[in-house]
Amino acid sequence: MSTYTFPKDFLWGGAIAANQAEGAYLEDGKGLTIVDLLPSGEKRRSMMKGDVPSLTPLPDLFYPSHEAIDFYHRYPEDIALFAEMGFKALRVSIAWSRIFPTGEDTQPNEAGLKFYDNLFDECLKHGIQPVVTLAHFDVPVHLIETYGSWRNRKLVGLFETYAKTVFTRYKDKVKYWMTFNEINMLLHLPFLGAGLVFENGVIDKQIQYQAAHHQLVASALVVKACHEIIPDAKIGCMLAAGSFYPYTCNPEDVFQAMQKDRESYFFIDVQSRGEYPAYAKRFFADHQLKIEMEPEDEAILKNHTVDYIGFSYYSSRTTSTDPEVIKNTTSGNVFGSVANPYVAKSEWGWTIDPKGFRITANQLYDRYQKPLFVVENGLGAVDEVTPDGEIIDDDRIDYLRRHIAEMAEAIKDGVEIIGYTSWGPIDIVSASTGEMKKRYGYIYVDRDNEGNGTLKRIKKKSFAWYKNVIQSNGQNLGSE
Ligand code: BGP
Repeated sequence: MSTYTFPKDFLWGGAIAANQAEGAYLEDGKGLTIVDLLPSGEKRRSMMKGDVPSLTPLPDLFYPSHEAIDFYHRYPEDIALFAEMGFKALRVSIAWSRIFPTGEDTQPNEAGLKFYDNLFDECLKHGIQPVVTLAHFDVPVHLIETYGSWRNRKLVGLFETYAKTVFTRYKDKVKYWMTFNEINMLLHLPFLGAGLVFENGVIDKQIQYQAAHHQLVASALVVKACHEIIPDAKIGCMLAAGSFYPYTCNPEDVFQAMQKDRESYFFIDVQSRGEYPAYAKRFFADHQLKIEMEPEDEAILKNHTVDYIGFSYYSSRTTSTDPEVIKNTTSGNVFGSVANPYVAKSEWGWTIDPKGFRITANQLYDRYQKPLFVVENGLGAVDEVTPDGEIIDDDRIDYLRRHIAEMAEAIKDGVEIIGYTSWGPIDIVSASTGEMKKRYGYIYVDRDNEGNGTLKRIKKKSFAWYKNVIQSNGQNLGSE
């Protein structure tokens, strides 16, 4: 038993996203969304960045989101398993294109609304709080085609309409909301993060930051709407977090690490403090960026800041100004990081750094002084099913145990953390690679990278482990 103390009503649970779990990609009137256009295989990476040759799925490619793990039909069974582990919270996203298939329909799609009614009811029946992200890598494709997605201010009003529709519909069922998943992903994978397509795949910073401004205004407007429609709800932002370390104490490295962190903090500074930070103004000037803003934007951003800071943490990041050092990068890390010799790596090259979790949580809390919600954390790894049908995922347990222990240390440091929803409590499609092989779950799903398999659910060893963690409110993390 540990000496860790978690708050009494700490929100233990798991997190998934509509586009990686639901499947049923055209069922009950749903429109196409970003991820429905992302095939598995080598084209995926350049498409996620904005090199998108076709806005319709092509016949000879495999699109893993189209069926995903069929959560759309199997959610009662899956939620019962989450309940068996004792989940207090389940983070899901609403697929915008289930509610407004084109994004600008005059009426919402009742079948889509009904699906989430049923899903939330199922959670509540088991005493599980739904935590809902409004946009998890999600823009209806019609809006990408017609307006160029978030580069166009038109999206602000359409997103507000969507958000108001779901706030009104689910106001008695959902008390925790988030605006944009990993909003800073827009800078790294602009098509995945914000539906931005670039001519010849050449990323244009002007368009990126204009789109960011539109998302930030939209985020503030939906915070306002949420507070008006559901006064007892909390609504947060969501950052792909993981602090940058300088590779050495050379001031050049230290300064660069600070700048890299600011690329991400930029978004949260606006969402949480309500204004563009001073350094952003210099950045815009240095890059000759001219962001169009409406006169009312300043007040909108200022008056409607988020209630909490949601974030994902998988890895820390390391940066260097030394041309020799930067030759040695870690693969698979969307954020680009040089290899850190002090920490291990996952099979996909993602840095494994539990202490970095404590550091990141402390830095976020120091900066924003608002409650934090850890809404993603976990280890993507290959799982083998033994001949007796067991999955012994000790590496995953080890990763999670060490991270939860550091989270507990952060709480002891005085950081206010309201919950922890680990990523992919049931195996789902990987966002970055489209693979099923990259698994995060406590529950195995029988499906492979090519879409073969029965979709049967099997409990892994970590299932019982996490159940114990929750039951003991973090006291029992198991032995090393
Ligand atoms: C985050 C996303 C998730 C997700 C997770 C793990 O970036 O918010 O959607 O999938 O990372 O990444 P991956 O699936 O690429 O392993």
